[in-house]
Parts: sequence; structure tokens; C-alpha cells
Amino acid sequence: MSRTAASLLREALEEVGVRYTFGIPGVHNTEIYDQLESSSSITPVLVSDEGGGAFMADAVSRSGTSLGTLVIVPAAGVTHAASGIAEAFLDGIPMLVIAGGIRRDTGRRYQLHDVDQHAILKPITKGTWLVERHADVIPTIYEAVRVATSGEPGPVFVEIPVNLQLIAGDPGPTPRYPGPVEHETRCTDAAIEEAARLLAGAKSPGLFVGWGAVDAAREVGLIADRLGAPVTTTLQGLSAFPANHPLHAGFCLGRAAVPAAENAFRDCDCMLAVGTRFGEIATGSYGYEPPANLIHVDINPAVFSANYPAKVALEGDSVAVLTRLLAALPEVPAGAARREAVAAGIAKDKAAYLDEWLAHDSKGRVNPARFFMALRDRLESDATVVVDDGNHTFLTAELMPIHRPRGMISPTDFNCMGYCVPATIGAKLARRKSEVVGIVGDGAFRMTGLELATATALRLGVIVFLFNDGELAQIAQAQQIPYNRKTCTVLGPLDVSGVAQATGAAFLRIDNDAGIEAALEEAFFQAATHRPVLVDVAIDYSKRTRFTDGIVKTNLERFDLPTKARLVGRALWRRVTG
Ligand SMILES: Cc1ncc(C[n+]2csc(CCOP(=O)(O)OP(=O)(O)O)c2C)c(N)n1
Ligand SMILES: [Mg+2]
Repeated sequence: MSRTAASLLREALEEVGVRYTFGIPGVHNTEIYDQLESSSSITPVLVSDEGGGAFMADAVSRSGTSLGTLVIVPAAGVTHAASGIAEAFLDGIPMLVIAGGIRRDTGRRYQLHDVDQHAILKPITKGTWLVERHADVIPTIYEAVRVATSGEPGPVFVEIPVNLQLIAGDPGPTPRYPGPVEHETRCTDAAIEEAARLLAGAKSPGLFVGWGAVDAAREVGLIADRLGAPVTTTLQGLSAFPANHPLHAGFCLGRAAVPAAENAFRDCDCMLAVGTRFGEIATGSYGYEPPANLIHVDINPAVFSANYPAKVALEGDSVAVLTRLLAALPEVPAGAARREAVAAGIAKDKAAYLDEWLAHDSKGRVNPARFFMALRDRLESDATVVVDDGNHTFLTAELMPIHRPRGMISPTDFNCMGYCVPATIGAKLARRKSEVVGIVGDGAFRMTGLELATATALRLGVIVFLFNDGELAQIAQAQQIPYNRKTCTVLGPLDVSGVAQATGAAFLRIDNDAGIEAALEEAFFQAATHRPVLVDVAIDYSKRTRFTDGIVKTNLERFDLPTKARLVGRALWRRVTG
């Protein structure tokens, strides 16, 4: 029986288990949208902007419940979505991007939306496909999904020309969906044993975990416990290990890390790194040198020794590799005593760091530590916290304990502002019964804040806390030392309550510490009525994060003497001349 590509696509998406698609209809995909409307398992979601749609799809994938999927128009939809696709690409997040395509059967030139979409997307996807026959629709989707979800995951792109959607054709025999990819380990027993021997023999072992370990918290915990070793995380991997575990040291490494992590890893002589690429943010601008005995576990072999030489490289899915490592790891006699000492040091350092923040005079504005303490108290353990990119990101990383794997998501290596508001929507759709809160900077909010209207339309009770400091603070702070002036980082006025009103969100304001509790109470109450809530927080940014201080120092130190002299000279001159 003849079928259209749109109906074949719907069948493939249903088989794969897609639950939501995000995008905007146009003349090249209305057949697909019409099919999706009839699906009992897929809901097509209309977004305000495809860029927001891509962040929503990303958040769905990060939630781990289904594959985030876009259905967009060619060219203009693709370029709008590109920021979210690229974020997924650099962060290793699977995503299926489907766009309609121009008619390939008319021979006409200069059609609407006619650009080479594959060339645009090639550097930011794991693969792109142009479907040329009806019989290829279903196999292409299965293959694209396999590529998106195997190895280090990432986005994939499939173009389905509109003529195949409109005109029915022979679909051929329907292939069966092979099911989710089975991950294998590609490391020898000898390598596993060598890793176990190094760890067991170390005086001060430590574990460093990224997003690649996000489903391996149990195995990481068992290894850490046996060794009596601290665990620190990358930014993206912040939720890969529960913050309430006594061996959880916190975020980052070296001088960009919270004190508990910096101290716990000061003498580290053997590191087990899992699911991290030792990228710029993960290492605080490469401000930390891992020990020579570096055991690196990753599903993507390209990351081994890319930045720091691995003594032992173990390729494979983190759960599978760590399970084998655990089996090979002997009882470690020194482990128990070390565990006590390490845990005590971490607890002391964490308490002292929190006290340091609480003691900071926020001069009548909201103290970040007080805000996060209250939020943590109020938030359920299985909640999802979504951040954007900015100073608020690192405040969250340093001051907000995350208890659940995948319980915090962040735009990390592509580092794209505008992620938070749409991603809270994606996260909430993926986990409707749990709480989802966003922390967004006032700059990033301007980019995609109108997606709050999408949350209203979907009746999603997400809470977005807008850290309102009037600046693009992460950059303004970095400008302070070398330039001593803030060029293009001071924001003009924005009536935030007006945005809430216009989008249908409930609006609340927190002006100072005294207002935190009541506003949180009201926000969660409003959110429970399936209405988004926008909370304008008069946050105090006068104390810098360890991360910002750490990376600024690391980067300044790295300059050669003449450059340093030039930068310091300019800063001093401006300080004198004003
Ligand atoms: C799309 C994009 N544009 C610019 C930047 C550079 N950038 C990184 S953080 C930042 C400041 C963000 O300001 P805001 O959203 O107010 O957050 P804050 O730092 O004040 O918490 C900027 C401009 C970026 N990462 N992404
Ligand atoms: Mg700001």
C-alpha cells in the first residue's frame, strides 16, 4: 500500500519511543504535523522560537526519559535551532532533528528555504541524512537514532523533502526497530587490573566525574567508599554524584574548585576520571594538573590523553567499566581510616565555605547562600534544577547541593546563554510529577524568556528564578581586573513583571533575605496550580565565586611577562585616571 513519508515518519518516531517533538510548522512540514496530531503517544509542542525548541529537546534527552526531537522547517528553522543543536553536540546529548526539505521533484530553483542544510549542520551533528525515497524513511530514522545514542551521544539530522510527504509512494517492507543500543566495553582485563592496582596502592586516590558518569553514581559511590577517596564533579556532571554523600567534595578541581574539593585533591596521587573530557570549564581553564597516575574511563576514545596523558585508558560505558573495575578492586586496608579522615575534612571545609558566604554582607540584597539554602530545604530530592550560563551558574554549582542523578542540567561546553527557560519546559514535560526550577541570569532571560508563554500554554508549573543584577555579570566581573570598566555588559532596564504578565506567568519578587521563605512558599503553591512562576530575585553578586576567581588568576598567570605588564599597566592607569 502506498504511504506518505509523513505517515512513515510518524510510525518510526512512535517505534523509537519519541514522546514530544518541538518546533514550528511551515509549508515544508505541515503533513508531518498533521500526522503527529493523530499520534496517541507523541505530542507535538509548538514553541515560540526553534532555538528554544532545541533547548527543550535537549532537556528532554538529559532527563533520560525519551529522545528529544525537533520537527522544524528547513533553513530558517534550522539556523534558529542551531544553537541548541550545537549545545547538544558539545555536551554529548542525543537529539533527533527532523526538517522538511524543498521539493526535489520539480526541478525548480530558488525555492523558499533553499539552502544546503547539511552543510550548515555538518560540524554540529554526528550525522545528516537526506531521505530520497519512501522506502528509506523508516530505516533512515532508525539509523539516525542509533548514531545519536551510540558511543558519545549527540544530535543527528534528517531532511525529508516535502514532495515525499505530500505524494504517497511505495514504502517497501517495514523494517523492525532494533531497539536501544547495547553499550559494550572495549578494555582488556589487564588494563582493568592495572587500574585497580594503581588505585589500591595510592596514598591519596580521588575520583573526578562528568556527565558521562551520570548513570553510574552507584558504582562511583562503591569505588569511592572502598578506597576512602573523595569525589569531585565537572559542571555538567554536577549531578553525577549525590552532594549528600560524605565523600562528595563538590565542584571542580584546583583553585577554581570549592575549598572542599581543592583540599581533598591537593595531594591526589592517583585519579580515576569518569565520563569527562578534561575540557576548559571542567578543569577551571586547565588550572589543575592531574597526577601521572591518571585512569581515564570514557565511551569516546578520542578524549584519552587529549589534554592530560592517561596512564590507563578504559574505553566503554561508565557503568559497565566501573562494574568490572569494582570486581577487580581488592579490599583496601587503608580505605576505612582514609574514608573517615577524608569525609571529616570535606564536612569541615563545606561548613566553613557556607559560613563564609553567609557572613558576607549582601547590603540589603539577597545573599546567594541564603537563597540556595532555603531553596534546597524547600525542594524535593528528586527535583530538577536547570541553569543558564553566567555567574548564577557557578553560584548554583558551588552553593546548591544536588541529590539526584540528572537532577541538574546546564549548557556547558557550547556554553549557550538562553538555555534555562526553554530547558525547564523540556525537563518538566519529561518529568511532569517532579519539581523543576530554573535559575537564569537577567541577560540570558532576555534571549528566550518569552518561552514562558509556551509553559503557560502547556500548563506547566515550572518556577524560574531570575537573578537580577542588571549586568552580564560573568563577563562584567572578568572585565573588572584587566579593563577596569564594563563595556557592553550593563543591561538597560526591563520590566520583568511585565514579561510575566504578558506571558501568563505568576510573578513574585524577592528583594532581600527576609523575603526568601515567603516567596518560595508562594512560588511552589502557584506552580502546583500548573502555572509557570517567574521570581525576580534582587541577588547580590558582590562576592565572587571560587570558579571566577580561580579562572581569572589562572588565565592572568599564563600570560608572558610583556602581556602581563601591559594588562596590569592599563588596569593601574585606568584606576588612577578613573
Ligand atoms: C549566546 C551567548 N552569548 C554570549 C555569551 C557570553 N557570556 C557568558 S556568561 C555571560 C553573562 C550572562 O549574563 P546574565 O545572563 O545576566 O547572567 P549573570 O552572569 O549576570 O548571572 C555572557 C554574556 C554566551 N555564553 N552565550
Ligand atoms: Mg546578570
